[in-house]
Amino acid sequence: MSRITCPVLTTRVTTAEVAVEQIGPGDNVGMSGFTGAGYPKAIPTALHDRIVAAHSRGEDFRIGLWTGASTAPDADGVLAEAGGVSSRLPYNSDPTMRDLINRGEVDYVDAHLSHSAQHMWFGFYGNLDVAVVEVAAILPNGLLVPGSSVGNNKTWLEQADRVVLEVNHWQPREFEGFHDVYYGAALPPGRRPIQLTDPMERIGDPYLRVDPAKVVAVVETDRPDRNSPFSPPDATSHAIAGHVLDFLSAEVAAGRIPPSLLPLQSGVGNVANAVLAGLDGSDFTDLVAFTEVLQDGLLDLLDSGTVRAVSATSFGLSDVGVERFRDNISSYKGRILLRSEEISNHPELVRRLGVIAMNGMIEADIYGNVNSTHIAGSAIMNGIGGSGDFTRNAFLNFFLTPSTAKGGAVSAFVPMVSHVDHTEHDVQIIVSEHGLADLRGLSPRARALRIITNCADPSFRPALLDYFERAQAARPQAVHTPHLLDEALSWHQRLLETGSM
Ligand code: 0RQ
Repeated sequence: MSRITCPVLTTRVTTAEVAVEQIGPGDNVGMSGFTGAGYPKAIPTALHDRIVAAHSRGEDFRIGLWTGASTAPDADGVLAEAGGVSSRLPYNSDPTMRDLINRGEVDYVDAHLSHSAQHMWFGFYGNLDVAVVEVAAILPNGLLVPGSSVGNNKTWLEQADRVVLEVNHWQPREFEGFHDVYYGAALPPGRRPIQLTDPMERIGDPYLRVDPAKVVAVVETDRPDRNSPFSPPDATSHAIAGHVLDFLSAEVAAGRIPPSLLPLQSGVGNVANAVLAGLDGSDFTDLVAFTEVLQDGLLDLLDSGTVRAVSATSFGLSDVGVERFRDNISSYKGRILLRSEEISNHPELVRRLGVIAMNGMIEADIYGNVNSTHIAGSAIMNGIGGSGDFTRNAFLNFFLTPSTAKGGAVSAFVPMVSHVDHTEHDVQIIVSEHGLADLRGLSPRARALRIITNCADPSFRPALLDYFERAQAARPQAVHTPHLLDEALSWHQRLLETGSM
């Protein structure tokens, strides 16, 4: 059955090669896509070819590339490889794009995900020339059935001068009814409270809207999302998950959170997935997630009934997870709701619902400042993503990390972080395979002892303690947050010079 049943938009169906002529040098292009789900599958490659041809004629052709979050090698990857991107926002995990950013060839704006749409509306990013958005179907009245992510699609469709739609036959047609797109947002001073008081409450429409007059092309595709494999949890992830689960049980026993916990947010990656897997063997039941990404671990919990429902903005499944979801899609309807990322990550909602946030990190310092984004101060890894949206506003926040990286050469715990994403004022609980540091209500010096003793690897503990003690002795009249300024970043300097801390 045709996926494009709107008479007006049927007339715009064309090939990617023709559609891509709508994108010109210097354009800002807002693409769909979030953690490898729902990104356009045909236009980026056609655009790559157009850019390479222009460059071979000696012409300049680069675009500003805006998305929901990370995409895939056949979106970010091909455009980076063509040298066709001048600026990028708000989150990227593609290695080719990362390399260009770190070489200074692409200007990267690492915005909080909850900010990216509203900063567009505030006029901070300039004009959006073209939106390229993947959908599952176009209805007779022109409404769009979203696919496996919503991300910033609503904003791109509304803000762009021209719209190119990709209708991907691979996206299940049964997606209709899985989405809740909020259309009540206004700009200050006219803003009103967002009336969402339960993670699964519907406050919007199941469809994306688009002005048909702006739709310059519709392209049909039939290609899968980039699905990331998950490795089975290793001993380190298991240990981290165990500490988190013990802590949550103790919080329930202390009466600070209910037995069904509070809505869960979980970052991407193997450690986060291991924590979710750990919940399956636990006594917790009737859980709910208010998160960004629905990964395999959450699908398992939905299947086992441990989690009753998930609100997110995107899928982030492995191939196996995707097949399981597609085979049983009707059983998930009403239990999975995909929202715009400005809603899935909204500080007002995260704080009202009392979310329990769990995210990865690069490093923390002994006082609890967390670096999620940079290696040795200057090289970007991925970006802050939604970690800041959730951390600052959560009821409880966790940062989860192996105690070392690079085969033990690098400590995840350092005297001073080389870049700060989450300040000591925000960070509550840090967990490594060795243990958990509950920092709530502690002064900086008390936090230092707890982080060093509970979380740092034994091979780095003596050096951290030595730093802490010498820093206290150096300026006894200034020990609120003791530091030796000439030494604080010496661990990173050593890493750069020798490959080890
Ligand atoms: O690099 O693969 O080259 O060895 O960093 O580290 O241990 O695989 O951990 O996949 O969970 O990623 C913070 C990057 C952790 C991620 C970060 C190296 C390490 C490896 C990855 P290699 P791991 P993870 C919701 C929430 C920000 C966004 C966020 C992230 C690579 O969690 O991007 O939280 N977070 N969003 O070797 C040098 C160190 C290192 C280090 C790790 N101290 N020094 N290298 N690495 N620690 C999702 C979204 O918002 C979309």
